[in-house]
Amino acid sequence: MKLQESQISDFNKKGSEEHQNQFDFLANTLDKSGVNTKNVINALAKFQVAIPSWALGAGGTRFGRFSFYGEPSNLTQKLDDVGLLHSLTQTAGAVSLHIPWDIPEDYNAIKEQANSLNLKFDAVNSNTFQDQKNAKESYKYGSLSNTSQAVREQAIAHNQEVIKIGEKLGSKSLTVWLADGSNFPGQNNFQTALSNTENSLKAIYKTLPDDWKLFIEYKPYEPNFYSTVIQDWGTSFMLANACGDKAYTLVDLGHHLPNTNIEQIVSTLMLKGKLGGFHFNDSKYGDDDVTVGSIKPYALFLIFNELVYGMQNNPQNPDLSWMIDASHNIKDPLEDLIQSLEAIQEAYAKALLVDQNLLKEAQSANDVVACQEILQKAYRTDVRPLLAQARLQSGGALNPLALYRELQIRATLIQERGKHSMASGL
Ligand code: LRH
Ligand code: MN
Ligand code: MN
Repeated sequence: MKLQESQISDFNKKGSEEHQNQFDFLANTLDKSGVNTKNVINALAKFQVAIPSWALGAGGTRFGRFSFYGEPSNLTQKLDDVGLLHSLTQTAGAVSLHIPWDIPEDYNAIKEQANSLNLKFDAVNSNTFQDQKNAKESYKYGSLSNTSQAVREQAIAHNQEVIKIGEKLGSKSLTVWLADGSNFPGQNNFQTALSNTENSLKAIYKTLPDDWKLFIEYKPYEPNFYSTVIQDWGTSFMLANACGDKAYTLVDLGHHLPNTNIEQIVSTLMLKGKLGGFHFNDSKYGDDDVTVGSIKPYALFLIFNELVYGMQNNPQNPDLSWMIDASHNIKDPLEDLIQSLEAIQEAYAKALLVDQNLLKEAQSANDVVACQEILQKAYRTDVRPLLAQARLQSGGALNPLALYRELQIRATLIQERGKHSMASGL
């Protein structure tokens, strides 16, 4: 299914007067307080977030999986879904593939399709957390960290293969997330596991093309419940430094223990020029799959405040690779992604409203109350008319979710693909 431009513009016409009133009011207020509204809107329009191929189907829990029906069952259909999201929101201009779930059969056809949908290929993700069909070695006891050299070599070779696949598509980065760790005290020798991982990552890094980046993701626990080899940002940072200049830490919001100060982690990594990528989601306990901004929107804003500061003040840090990494059980995955994209843009817009100069002055004067007021003034602003304006300018829908429902997109997908199609993924 593909949207016609007229479907979007007809929809926008209906809401245009109300939007214009709301936008004019907000833009006037902001301009008076010294915000350059045009710049904010342009920044929002430019901000593109990759959609991972595994978020397009209803994800599972350890206990069950409930399909939302009409899920994409091959790469072409997955790209179609991201294309739909991008047409509606104009902020999902990239897709992140997972190998081996998404190996293209016909590279030219896939590239052409992506091009016609205005989509780029973001980081490619390797998978050494599941055993693959006909694989000689098993990852039951780890991959890059495994005590067996043969297993490590198989996992290294897989990552090198993923780079080759990514090169054919025009990707420029590889994301490595390892499930490696242990379930019981004494099961692993921590030092051996870490040294093996470092050496394996170095072997992968060796074959990384010059214009590529390696993103090293961390996670405190799950699937292992006692120890994880790359458990925190410090370990990832250390490994990235050991690999070299093209290796970076990747922060996934859900990969922290509750109440971790993620904004401070982001800030430290950007100061050191080592923040490479970012996975958005939200979490209440220790989960990593809940809709962005659905639980802790203020924390997300504080994180964006540091990201914006870093983007403006840390030329030593490269442009970041943004991706949503959430996939769960009970929502239409496309509606869920529309909500996440909106929450990301909202937090970004609010962070762009922070008066950085005033904040610096208040910080220098140790005016704690003023510091808090400056942040909260930005956070309390309802920026949704700015988001809608950015979408309008780029040809997206004033209200993507409302249009998605009005056009009954899910019903059409079910008609096209059948009720029991199933996306590969987590
Ligand atoms: C597991 C995970 C991780 C990766 C993805 C492939 O926690 O969600 O965040 O990025 O799987
Ligand atoms: Mn992730
Ligand atoms: Mn995760």
